[in-house]
Amino acid sequence: MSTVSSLLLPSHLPFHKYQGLGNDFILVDSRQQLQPCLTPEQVIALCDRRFGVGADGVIFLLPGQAGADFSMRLFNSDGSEAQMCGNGIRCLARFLHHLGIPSREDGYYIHTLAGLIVPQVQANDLVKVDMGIPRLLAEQIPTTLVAPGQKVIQKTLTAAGRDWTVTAVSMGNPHCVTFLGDHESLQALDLPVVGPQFEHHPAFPERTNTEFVQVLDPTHLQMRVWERGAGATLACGTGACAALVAAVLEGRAEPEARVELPGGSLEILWDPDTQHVFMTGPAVHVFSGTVAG
Ligand code: ZDP
Repeated sequence: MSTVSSLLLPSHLPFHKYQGLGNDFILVDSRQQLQPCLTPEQVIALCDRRFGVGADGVIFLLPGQAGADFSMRLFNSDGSEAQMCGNGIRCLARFLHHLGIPSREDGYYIHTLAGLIVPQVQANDLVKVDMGIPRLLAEQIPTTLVAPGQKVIQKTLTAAGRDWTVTAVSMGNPHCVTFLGDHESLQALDLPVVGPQFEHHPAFPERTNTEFVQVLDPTHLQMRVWERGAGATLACGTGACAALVAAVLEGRAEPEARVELPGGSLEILWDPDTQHVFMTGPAVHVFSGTVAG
C-alpha cells in the first residue's frame, strides 16, 4: 500500500480494537448516526499499520433496520465495502455484550448488506454465528465462469499461468475455493502472487475472496486466504464457511468440520436440515482509544 498521510486520520474519533483469530478490526460505535462517518480515505489511513491504528478493516455499529436490532457495515483496509464479515460480526457481538446490551434468546439480530445475521455470545470468548444460507448460483456470487442459474462446482479457472479447479460460494460476499492435491503444499503456495490474480480475475466482476484448502480428513480442513480488499489475512470467517460448503459440495468433507487458519481454528456446521451455516470461534477486545486531535 502506498504511504498515506496521517492528516487523513479522523481527529478525536473514539474506537475499539477487536480481533478474531488475528483478523483485526477497528470498531466505531455509530448508533447515533445513520451512515458510516468516515470516507474510504480515512478508513485506509486508520487501517495503516504504521501511520494509523492498524487493522484489516473498519466496522461501524449502526442503528437497526429491517426488523434487526443493530446494523453492521464493514470497510476493508483498501477502503472498499464488503457485504459481510464473519470474524467481524463475532467482534461486534462481543462489543455489544461488553456494553451490557442483552441479546434476544438466540443472539443479537444484526442487519448486514448480506441480510440478517445472528451472532450469539457463548462462554470462553467464543461467539456462535448463524451465517444464513450460502448462495451458489453464478449471478449470486457474482461470476461469469458459468451461465446464470448454474453453480460453479469444480470448474476450471486459469490464473497465474495454470489451470485451477474451483468452487464458488457466496456467504453474502464472494468466495472462490480451490482444494490442493495430496502432494501440493499449502505452505509452498505463493499467495501474494497467486492471490491477486484470483481477486482481480475478469470472471469475478465484484472481485473475489480466495481460499486455498487442504483436506486433512473429512472433519478437518486447513486453509490460507487471500481477501478481497485486504490481501493475506490470518483468518476469514466467511471464507472458512465457504471452504466447508465447497468441501461438502465436492464430497470431500462432513457437514461439520474444524477449519484451521493461520490465526487459529473455527468450527463450521452446514446444517443439512435448515441449510444454514453456523460458525463458532473467538472474538477478543484488544484495546479502546481515541484518535489524536
Ligand atoms: O468480502 C470481502 O471483501 C472481505 N474482505 C470482507 C472481510 C471478510 C472477513 N475476513 C471475514 O471474516 O469474513 C472479515
